[in-house]
Parts: sequence; C-alpha cells; structure tokens
Amino acid sequence: MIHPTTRVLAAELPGHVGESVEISGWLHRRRALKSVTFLVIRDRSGLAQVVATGAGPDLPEETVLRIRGTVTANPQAPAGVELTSPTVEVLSSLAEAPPVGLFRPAVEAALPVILDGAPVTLRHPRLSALHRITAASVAGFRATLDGLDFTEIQTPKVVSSATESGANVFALDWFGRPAYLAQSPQFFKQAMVGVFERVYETGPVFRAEPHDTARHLGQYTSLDAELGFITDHREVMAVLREVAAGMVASVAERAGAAVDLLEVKLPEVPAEIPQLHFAEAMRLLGVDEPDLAPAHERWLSEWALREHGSEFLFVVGYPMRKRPFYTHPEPGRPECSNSFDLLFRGLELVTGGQRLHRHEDYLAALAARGEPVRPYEGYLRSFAHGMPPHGGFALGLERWTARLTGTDNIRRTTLFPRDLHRLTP
Ligand code: AMO
Repeated sequence: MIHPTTRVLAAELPGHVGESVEISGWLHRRRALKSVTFLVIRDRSGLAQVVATGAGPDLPEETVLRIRGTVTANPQAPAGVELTSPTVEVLSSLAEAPPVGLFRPAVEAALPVILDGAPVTLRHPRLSALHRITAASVAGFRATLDGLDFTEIQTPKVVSSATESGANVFALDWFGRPAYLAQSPQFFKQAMVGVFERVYETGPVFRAEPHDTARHLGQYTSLDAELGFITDHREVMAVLREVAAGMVASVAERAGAAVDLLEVKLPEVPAEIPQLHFAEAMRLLGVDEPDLAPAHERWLSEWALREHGSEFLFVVGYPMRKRPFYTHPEPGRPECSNSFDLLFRGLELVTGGQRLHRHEDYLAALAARGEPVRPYEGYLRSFAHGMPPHGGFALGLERWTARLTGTDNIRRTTLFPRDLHRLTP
C-alpha cells in the first residue's frame, strides 16, 4: 500500500490557494532581498516560490528541504501562487556545491563538465527536459506497436557471435568462453517472428565504435521491431511511419512542458514519407559511392524538405555489399537490397529492410561472403523450421531525441554516455 502523503507538488499549488500545505524538493535558488528572502523549490513537477520575511534560512542551493506554508495568490509569482509564512526543515544538507549553477536559465558549462557531473548537472531543467522527451518517445514507440498487435520481448545482451559485422564487437570472457556484447537484437527478434509474428524490443546495444563523432556511442539504446508475413520492405516502412508519428504525438502529449521549455519544433510526419532509391540519390548527389556519407545525408534531407516539404526521407535499395548478410536482395536487381534508411533532419536515424527467410538462402549468403556457418547455427535453426517473409527496423533513440530537439551531440541525449574515452560516471 502506498502511504498517504501530505506532500503537494509545485505544479499543484494553484489548486490549494488559502490552504496550509507541505512541499518538498531541492533549493533551486535562494535570493535574499532587504526585507524578504525568496526560496525557489524544485521538484519533479517544476518550481515553486516560497517567500520568507527577513533573511530567511541561509542554505546553499541544492539543499533538500521540506517546507510548510500557506499557499497565497500573487500574480507576480510563477504560476500565480507562492508559499508564505514558511517553516523550513532540512532533509539533507550538502557535502559539495554543484559544478554548475543549476538555477541559471541556460547551461553554459562545456560538454565534459556536464557529463562528468551528470548525477548533479542533469538536475538542470533544460538537461532533464531532454530525457523527459526521450521517455515520452519510448512510451509512444511502445503504444504504437502495442496498438498494431506487436509483442514486447527482451533478449540477451551477451552473445556468442557478431550480429552486424565482425569488426566492431566488444569481446568478453564468459566463464572461460569467448563471448560478445550484442551489437543488436537482430537474430533474436527475427527468431521471435517465428513465435509471435510481430515483436519489438527497447534495450541497450553495444558497438566498439572507434569513431569519435557527435553521433556514435559505444553503447546506445536501440528501438527494434520485426514483423512477419510481409510482401516486402515497404510494409515495414509503413509500420515505421506509424511509429514515428506515434512517437511525435506521445512527446507532444506526455512531455509538453519539456517541449515548451526547450522550444522544440515537433516535425510533421507525412502520411507517406517520401522515398528515393539509392541509385537515384547517387545521381542527385553527383557521386558514386557504396554508402552515404554524413554530408550526403544532410544534403538529401535538405532536398526532401525542398522538394517534398518533409523532414523525413526514406532512402531505399542500398547496395547489397554494404548491407549485412541477412538482407533480402531487390527482385530483378540483385546488386541492390530491399532495405532502407530513414533520414531525419540530416541524419540516419533508422535502418531496416526485408530479410532472407529461406534456410537455403542463408546458407548461400554466408557462403558467398566466405563466412562459416557454425557461429550462426543457433540463428539458422529458425529458418530450418520454417519462417515467413519478414522484415524490421532499428531506431537509435539518442539520435532521435537529438534531432528532435536540435541537440548537436548525442552525448547530451544520453544520461551516462559510453564512448571511446568515457566509462564514468
Ligand atoms: P544499424 O547498425 O544501422 O542497424 O543501427 C540502427 C540505428 O542505430 C543507430 N546507431 C547508433 N547510434 C549511436 N551510436 C552508434 N554507434 C550507433 N550505431 C547505430 C542509428 C542507426 O540507424 N540490425 C540493424 C537494424 C535492422 O535492420 O533492423 C541495425 O542494427 O540510428
């Protein structure tokens, strides 16, 4: 049973004018004027203003307090109310001052200072707002797929073979046997199509990514979906369109205050997201490469906005040689694949496509790449026992929030980033 609490949240104060109430939170800001002292208290719902006569308690910011006082209307106060005649109780005092002024409207500290001090710096309303948007996005991902009859799964993060490519795996010792941190839930989500037809997973994945860029992490959160009985990759793209729209709607609904605080301009997700074949993209870009460079992604996003008024663009038909072995080729054009990337505001956000589904096609694909079958035996069992045509996608959560909010580096949309240089806090 939840014990009844007398605590009132900052955001609830306007409903309690004239009453004596108790609030609790962190001392966000203390400002002593000649005859009054203002204490701004921060809790999970927002900020509350407390006015004490005289000097008031002399406490450093971030002290944890419980305050009883009278809710008094004051048009000049935030939300039109403040707490007067307060009695202040210290729940926890500080051993150390915060590394940045959490009460300042903007966070001016450099990124390493913010990341080093994450347990404290993330308390800044502008920084926590990013993560509230992330939480609302995940809720939207789940709600959309639940609505489409998908089943949520959880799969191992320690695996016996690489799932994406051999190069960027973290190796570890698993009771004396070689093992790897999972680069994706790819094999498991495909196998579970054989059980549930439609599955999704949200969880950490690991890439031993040697790139020191603003869009790569060693650990990130992958939002994965996979579905069976498709005609081809276009059905997967249609599901992804619903997911993107559901995530945007959920952010508007569940994280409205964060959206307002950060002045986020939420995108329109077109009923049909425009798409471009990889070969056509190369022609437009005037280059001939096996993959899109970051500058190409930015250029193509601008093109989509200009030509189609869309902040989202599907690029389809990537060359098979640049896609993993499980990728389904494009019928009649075997050098291209039934796969896609979704670009959003200049960045690759999602990869997906149709997969091979026949056992013999997997054996042929591995042989063609000179890969042994043995490490994939567990994976291949699904196909030996009958799998429908299927496909799916994975969306990088930190990239999503970064592009949604116009944040320059995905380390800012990660609570505790893990990269080439960072293993703490
Ligand atoms: P892929 O490897 O393209 O596809 O990854 C999918 C999406 O994950 C994000 N991403 C990253 N984000 C942060 N740091 C990284 N190092 C990083 N690497 C990738 C990107 C990318 O679009 N199994 C396939 C998906 C599928 O086909 O279902 C896969 O993992 O947003």
